[in-house]
Amino acid sequence: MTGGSVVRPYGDTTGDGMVQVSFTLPVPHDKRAEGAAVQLANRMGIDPALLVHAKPIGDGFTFFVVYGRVNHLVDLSAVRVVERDFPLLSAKEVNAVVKRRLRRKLSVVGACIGTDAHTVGIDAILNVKGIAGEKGLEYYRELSVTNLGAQVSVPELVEAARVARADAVLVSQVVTQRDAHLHNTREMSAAFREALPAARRPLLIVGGPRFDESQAAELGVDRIFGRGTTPGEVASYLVHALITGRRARVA
Ligand code: B12
Repeated sequence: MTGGSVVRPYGDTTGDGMVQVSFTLPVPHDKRAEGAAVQLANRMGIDPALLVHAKPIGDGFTFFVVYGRVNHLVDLSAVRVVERDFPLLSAKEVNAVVKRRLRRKLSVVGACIGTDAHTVGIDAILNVKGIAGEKGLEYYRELSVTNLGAQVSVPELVEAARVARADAVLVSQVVTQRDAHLHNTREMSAAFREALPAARRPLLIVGGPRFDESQAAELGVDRIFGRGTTPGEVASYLVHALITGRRARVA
């Protein structure tokens, strides 16, 4: 059962350890396929494992949902996450700081790079319409935003950042097949390091729903934003990282 900061999953009764998982196996739907799904679940530590849903999806593939008990516990005190380490500012506050301290518009260049065409996320951050009741960065009077859209190559991005004298480059990566988001991010950060001296390099920010926010240093970027990010968080981070923070780059 739960005690202090240790928790376990909950399904029917508190602390019963019940979880639900879904996966696809490359086999046609039959009794053997269902047995294989249960065996896989057992090997994942789910025991007993109840097969609650099995559906053929195309030729030779079956989708499964399994419900069952795990004995694993999670110690919340041992969980490490990237906490927000900058204050959340209103649009008015962001504009005021940029105007007073930078005395010019803060230039932001954004894009989806590689073959990724999922622009909804970067548009939510950049376009006036925004997301979750917040307006995007284009709405901020003191920010100058260039949104390059989808499938931008790394050389194109570097050139656009140079032309716009970007203070920050915002890249979105949604497709994670074959770790494309990691490869593309590494390629992008390496290209900026090669093209520009440290003092002129823009702040590099990537975002997308499946990034691990703790991987920033490893990927060569300054910050990673994940699921549910709002424009206000990004604008506040820009002000912190570029202007007001202890290691601010500008001014
Ligand atoms: C809409 C959509 C599409 C649309 C995209 C339209 C468009 N203009 O964007 C279309 C139909 C074109 C499409 C195509 C494909 N898609 Co699609 N798509 C989706 C879908 C349903 C929603 C994505 C979305 O818009 N989310 C809403 C936005 C607001 O959320 P978000 O992207 O996470 O953004 C937020 C944060 O992550 C963060 N953020 C994101 N980027 C950035 C960047 C910065 C700088 C910052 C600060 C923050 C930030 O802030 C945002 C706001 O909170 C997802 C499934 C899903 N439910 O997520 C699949 C999904 C992403 N697609 C998928 C796939 C496979 C494809 C295709 C390959 C399918 C195919 N075989 O053709 C193609 C690929 C096309 C391409 N070349 O990229 C897979 C990806 C799987 C994977 N592991 O990579 C998904 C997960 C579906 C699935 N379950 O299989 N897709």
